[in-house]
Amino acid sequence: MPLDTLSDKLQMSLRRLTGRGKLNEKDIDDAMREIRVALLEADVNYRIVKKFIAEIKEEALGERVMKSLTPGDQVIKIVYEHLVALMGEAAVPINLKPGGTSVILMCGLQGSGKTTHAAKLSNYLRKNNNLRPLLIAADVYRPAAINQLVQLGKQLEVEVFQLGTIVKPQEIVKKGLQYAKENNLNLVIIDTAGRLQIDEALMQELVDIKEIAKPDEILLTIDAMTGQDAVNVAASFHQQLSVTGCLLTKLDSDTRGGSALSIRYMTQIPIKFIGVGEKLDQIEIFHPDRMAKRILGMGDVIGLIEKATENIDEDDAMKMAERLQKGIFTYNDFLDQIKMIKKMGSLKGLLGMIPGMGSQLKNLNVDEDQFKYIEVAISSMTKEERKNPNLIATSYSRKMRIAKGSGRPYQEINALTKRFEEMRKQMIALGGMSEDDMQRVARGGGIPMRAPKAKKGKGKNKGGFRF
Ligand SMILES: Nc1nc2c(ncn2[C@@H]2O[C@H](COP(=O)(O)OP(=O)(O)O)[C@@H](O)[C@H]2O)c(=O)[nH]1
Ligand SMILES: [Mg+2]
Repeated sequence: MPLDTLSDKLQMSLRRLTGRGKLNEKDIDDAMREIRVALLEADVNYRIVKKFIAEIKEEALGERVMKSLTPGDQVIKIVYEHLVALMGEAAVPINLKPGGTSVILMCGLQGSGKTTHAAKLSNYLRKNNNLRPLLIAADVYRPAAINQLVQLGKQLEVEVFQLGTIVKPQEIVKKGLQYAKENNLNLVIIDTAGRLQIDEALMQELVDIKEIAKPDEILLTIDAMTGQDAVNVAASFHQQLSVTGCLLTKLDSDTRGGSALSIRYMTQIPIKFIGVGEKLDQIEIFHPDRMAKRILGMGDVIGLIEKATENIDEDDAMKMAERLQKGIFTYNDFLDQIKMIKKMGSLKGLLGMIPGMGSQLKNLNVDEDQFKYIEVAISSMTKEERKNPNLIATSYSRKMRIAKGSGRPYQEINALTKRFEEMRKQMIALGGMSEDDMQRVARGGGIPMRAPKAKKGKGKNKGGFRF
């Protein structure tokens, strides 16, 4: 699993916040400290970390979180949004020359994945952009390098242009471009030599090749395992060549992943592709949002939080919580809840987003029609009954009347009222819980069985029922 360290650490610090009813400044401070350490340990540049934490903290202490019913979730969402912004918000497409011959120049340190990704890209763009590729072998310093490209080309059935190791790379590129023209190939990818370190002679060679080939895209391959140094490497290549995109390789390896966060922010070079394995189809477009979800290891949770915040009116939810705290839960409230769940999409879809539930759901048959029946049954109740469930709970004649009115069998209505009563007890117990109770439940303890706090001076509830 890639990015393990960072994602584990972030998850740990954020998980403590989820499901919490209220957060105070100390909770936020603690979480920020842990996030800070996790980012630094993952080799994210300290300047970024500092700015990142300052921004998240400010937002986390803001109204959006403090007034929210689910403050922990809101903090996670803020961290997520800032991660996405840090990595450039949206995917940046590769530059191609429509109607002409597109030229891509690969550059990067030795072993960073230039040759492998030149081949991967030729295949990817042939498939997805309908281009006819030619690979040019311009790494003449090691015979093995040319061989490697030739082999990869064979596997993919992509033509490789090579003139051995004697001709200068500049010359090979000129001839290769000519060859592409003559053979009606409209995508040229130039594989170049790398050094272990940035090197003047090598840079000059790349500058020459850039001059000759006028590439539409200069792709810098960076090994994601490089750590802090990735930014320096990217910056020096950028300074000499004005790199147009970055290809982050080996994200499948045991990398700490910090480079993905630092490169875009520190150098402004957009990450365009990622390499996620040695196989030739293991290349993907870089999507900042997907990467952020991957780093947080909470893709599904983020989706759920986004969906919930999109569709649920916090005021409505707050009113509901207040009613529960007063010990009120009526059939009207039940109906409101069903409406909320429906707004969030299907129940099955919703459950499927909860981590760990996905696989279990395959065997579970959620009957979405149940909601319809419940709604029909409730609409057959009188106004009084809806407000005061006790009227129905023990009355055979009322249940019978509701059964007839809704066209459902008596047994179903009877079962519904029983389930409702159980649910009501639980809801009210939860609604009246203190922070300590909540944490006890979260640790696996039961729901404390005691009456909820009575609100002073409010007198009797109108309609609702109080334990
Ligand atoms: N696991 C993994 N290995 C990669 C990836 N990209 C390249 N490699 C390996 O890294 C090594 C160096 O890659 P190469 O393309 O020769 O780097 P170059 O020196 O920049 O041309 C090779 O053994 C590749 O198989 C990747 O995304 N994932
Ligand atoms: Mg190579």
